[in-house]
Amino acid sequence: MDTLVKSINDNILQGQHKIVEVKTQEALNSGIAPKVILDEGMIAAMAEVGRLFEIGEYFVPEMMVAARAMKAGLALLKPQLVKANVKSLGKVGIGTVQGDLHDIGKNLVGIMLEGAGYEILDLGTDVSPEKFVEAVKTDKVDALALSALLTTTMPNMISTIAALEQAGMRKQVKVMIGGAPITEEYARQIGADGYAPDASRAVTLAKILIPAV
Ligand code: B12
Repeated sequence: MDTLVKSINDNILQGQHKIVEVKTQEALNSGIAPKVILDEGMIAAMAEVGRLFEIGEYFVPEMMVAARAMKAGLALLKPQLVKANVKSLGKVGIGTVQGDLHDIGKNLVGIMLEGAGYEILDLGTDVSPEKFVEAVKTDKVDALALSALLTTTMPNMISTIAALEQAGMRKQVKVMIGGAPITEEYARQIGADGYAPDASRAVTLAKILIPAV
């Protein structure tokens, strides 16, 4: 691994957001591909944070500072990942489901979709089924992208789909889901239109689900 990329990875693990910012800028300046910085420097570091949390070496405060450090670096990567697209391919309402505050993965999916030419309506975190329904009603989104990182909040994807059905709006919107505990099988089970394991495959999925206009 490149030493700058390794330094970004190490400093995310240590929650050093200022250093992550500086090193990310240096890495970009030295011509390292944004995707390499993202995958090897940032996403790999967050996976390690999760592992350390699981074995009891990290606690919530360490996860929080690591997340803040990743966000600082990601903000610098965003303009490189999002290229100007003239015509919108469709509108996607994206949010983390009710009870869930994890937003790094959701933000990344939003950035990649935006980069691919979709208009993004970011509904934030802890989004209630009613708020998702409202986005379909009022903002006329073509698709909803639901994120969940906790096994305890996954069922709120079911509630969201049920709320869409109850409002008579299920047929007019595509529902794509994702997040670390989500699987293709789960998507099928709950009647979602599709699942993708990461942000770049979320773009491939959107292209399949949202017909080009
Ligand atoms: C950072 C973090 C936090 C931060 C979140 C900060 C933030 N602003 O997001 C904080 C400290 C707040 C936090 C809190 C908690 N967390 Co936490 N957290 C993490 C951690 C370490 C990293 C998550 C992350 O950002 N990953 C990096 C991103 C890029 O990956 P990602 O989210 O998976 O997203 C990718 C894909 O999944 C996919 N994707 C994501 N969303 C979507 C949506 C669509 C539509 C599609 C197509 C794809 C897609 O694309 C993304 C990009 O490639 C994970 C560990 C892990 N390995 O996931 C634990 C983890 C998710 N947390 C966990 C826990 C237990 C908690 C707490 C309950 C801890 C506590 N006791 O309080 C709380 C819950 C708070 C709440 N109500 O939400 C557990 C969940 C266990 C479980 N089975 O449910 C994990 C797995 C840690 C562990 N190993 O035990 N956490």
